[in-house]
Amino acid sequence: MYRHGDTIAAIATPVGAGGIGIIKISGPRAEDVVRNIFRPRKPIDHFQSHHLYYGHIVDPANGEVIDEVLLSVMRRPHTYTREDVAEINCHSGYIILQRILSVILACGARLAEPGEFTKRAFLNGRIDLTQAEAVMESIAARTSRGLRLATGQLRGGLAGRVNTIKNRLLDALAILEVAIDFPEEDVEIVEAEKLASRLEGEAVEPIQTLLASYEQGRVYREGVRVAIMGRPNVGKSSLLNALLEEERAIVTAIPGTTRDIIEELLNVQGIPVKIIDTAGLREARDEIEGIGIKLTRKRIAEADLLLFVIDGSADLSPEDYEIYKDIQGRAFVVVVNKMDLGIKLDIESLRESFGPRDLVVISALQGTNLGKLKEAVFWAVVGGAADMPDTAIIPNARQYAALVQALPFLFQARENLLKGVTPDIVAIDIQEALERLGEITGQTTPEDVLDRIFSQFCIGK
Ligand SMILES: Nc1nc2c(ncn2[C@@H]2O[C@H](COP(=O)(O)OP(=O)(O)OP(=O)(O)O)[C@@H](O)[C@H]2O)c(=O)[nH]1
Ligand SMILES: [Mg+2]
Repeated sequence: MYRHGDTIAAIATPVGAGGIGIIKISGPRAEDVVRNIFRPRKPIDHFQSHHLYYGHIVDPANGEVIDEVLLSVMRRPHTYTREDVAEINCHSGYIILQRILSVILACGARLAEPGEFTKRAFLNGRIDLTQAEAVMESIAARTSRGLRLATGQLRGGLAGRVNTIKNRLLDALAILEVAIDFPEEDVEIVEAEKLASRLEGEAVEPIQTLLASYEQGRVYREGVRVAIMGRPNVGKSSLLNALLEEERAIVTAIPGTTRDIIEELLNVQGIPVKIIDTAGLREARDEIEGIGIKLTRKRIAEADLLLFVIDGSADLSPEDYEIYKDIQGRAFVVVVNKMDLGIKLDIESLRESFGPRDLVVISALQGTNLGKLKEAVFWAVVGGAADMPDTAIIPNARQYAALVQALPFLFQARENLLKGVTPDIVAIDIQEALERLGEITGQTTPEDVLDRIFSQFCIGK
């Protein structure tokens, strides 16, 4: 994808009417391109780097003015890509942005591919791969906690941790090199044991710590899917509306109201929660309800957590027992609704029969105890990670996979050291582990993996 030396351009702001739109150009011809299309108020001999200039963009083909703009030229290396960069701040209309972009392309720039600006920043050594990924994650963050975790990465948290492990492994390699070069002196058995325990403490354990934080932090990055489910008419849609604080789903006293599944995003103490209202589970009365129930079963299967809603003002029905049987082995919170009508169920014995699971008594109609319910959801999805600090270093899925792959080589190296296997064999395993760790920061990442990472970016970033 990267053709060294060419100049790329893209619209950097979202499409649509807005106050300001920005077009970015990066590469050796950035300044040439804008000189061709920018008509300043006063003639300019030399653009000062990182200064704003007022003027108009004109179509060089016919001299027609396209828009009134502010232009900046930023010379390398103090730019996002470490190349020469020009940015045009224009009015944000779809046609304006497209026309300016097309005159830029006519002047010899090429349309940037998704993530290409950030990819250049990476290839030119301004950021490592974990920071490039953090750029994308901070753009995609859906809660401020998710954003804080991403910006921690942007400052190089994970890269620093991984580089420390790599340096320790390089130290170990250096010791092994000596043994390989001077075989007659042999690595003493004590030396080998010491090295093995250093591998354990300086590489295996820190990697395992990172792996554990991935499991904990995953919910903040990726969010969770929480399905509201139960028999008809217990108040599932009312609960969705109460949580969203808007009349999103249709609520009626007629059982079987919900047929279409509704999904909305909710922020539960920093966790992006996709909350899903489903159709009441029972023997379907007609074809439409049957389709709704089929979809519902699929959503329930995909959900990370279930809110099993029951009507606390009535006796449990055979349908409730049926559903309860079905969700055994799943993560769920029992939601006893309609407490405003008076609770008829024996909550204490319910707590016993449902086991130690969370059970929350609410009124969706009056909005009672929704905070308690959110708390229960939070604890059910984060478990032990609730007190995880914002500064925690959490690998993403790709980084996690590389860490997992590095471990067996380290186990093997440690075992071989203890068995007295020759140092050259041990060194091979350590090099393999180093290779996997290098993929995290981008030193040894295969080209196709890089392409996959950057292609997930939007164009213009
Ligand atoms: N008193 C009282 N009524 C409620 C409460 N929650 C829901 N209801 C009523 O119960 C009826 C059914 O509510 P819905 O939210 O449509 O129930 P549902 O579980 O989505 O029903 P289906 O979509 O048919 O499966 C409506 O008349 C609601 O007003 C509550 O907390 N208290
Ligand atoms: Mg409903």
